[in-house]
Amino acid sequence: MHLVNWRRRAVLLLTVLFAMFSTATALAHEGRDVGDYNLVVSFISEPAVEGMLNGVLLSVSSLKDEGHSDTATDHADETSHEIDLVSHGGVFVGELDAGGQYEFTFSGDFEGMTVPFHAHPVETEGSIMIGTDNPVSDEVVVEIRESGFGPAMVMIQAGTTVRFENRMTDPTVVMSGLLGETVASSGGSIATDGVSGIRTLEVEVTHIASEVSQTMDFEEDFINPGQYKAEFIPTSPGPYRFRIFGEIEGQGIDETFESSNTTFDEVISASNLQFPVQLAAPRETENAARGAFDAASVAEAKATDASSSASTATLLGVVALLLGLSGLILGGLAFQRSGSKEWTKK
Ligand SMILES: [Cu+2]
Repeated sequence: MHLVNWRRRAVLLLTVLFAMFSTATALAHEGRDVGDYNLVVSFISEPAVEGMLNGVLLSVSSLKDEGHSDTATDHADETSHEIDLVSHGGVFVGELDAGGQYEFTFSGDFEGMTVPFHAHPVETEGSIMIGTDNPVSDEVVVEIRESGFGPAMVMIQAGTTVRFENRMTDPTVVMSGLLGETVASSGGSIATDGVSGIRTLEVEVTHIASEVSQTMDFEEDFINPGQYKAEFIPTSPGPYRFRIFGEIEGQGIDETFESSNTTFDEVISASNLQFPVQLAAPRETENAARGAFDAASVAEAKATDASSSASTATLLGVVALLLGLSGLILGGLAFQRSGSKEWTKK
């Protein structure tokens, strides 16, 4: 079969690109305990692409005790609340060059816990169980290979150091937490009860590079109680900052989350995903048009000031103004075109 039609090739290329893309950008969600609540903040859809409808997704869950009254259990629960086993990098994050190593020692606080861990971009998972019945040793080695962790399940006593060794020719990041994007609680130590009906929280969204911010309201997603959305279209790529403030059931909240390797992704330029033609971003055309218009205004102002060669200057000013206007119209048309492209894509 020599005939490979272009559509199949295009689809294949896109599939490969998407596969590469989803491995490179981990769906990382930052979880943080604030008083009696756990807040997980991310973009609504990741990867977040410039110019596409997205927004802030906030999941609020309660960490309040349910029914346990004896003190021993209370104490155990208290410590486990402080340790975030589920989020990416909640306990540890190690960056390893090719052949590099990273060590983490599990203190007595981890007694009786199972700590899930995973590595990027190999996307492999393992778990470390800490218990008094496990074999005694000072140090346990976990090798990271393309095929996975060796061993993927580690059983240690508190006080043991786990040494991760990168046996690959590429750098890797190993961290605690579950690989998947959804938080699946294992064991009773982590509460995942969504807190519904909060109307007293707002989010201040900041595009970090330009320091432009805006405060937005949250709306609860009634299909998933405890999940709140503040929709917006990110129009500039790069890292963002979400400051969640207000109160939950009377408790004051003021927490800031930023794009990073261990939290949520940055907004990526739409041209990364455009196919087959990469369009100029609307912001570029708009800025170009604005520049031309400003230049025209300056020329006109100069012309008004000049008294000697007033007529020529005014003429120049008018010409510049006309050029600026045509730039603005062209920019507008380009903006409309890229806009309608996006709509037809939907
Ligand atoms: Cu991760």
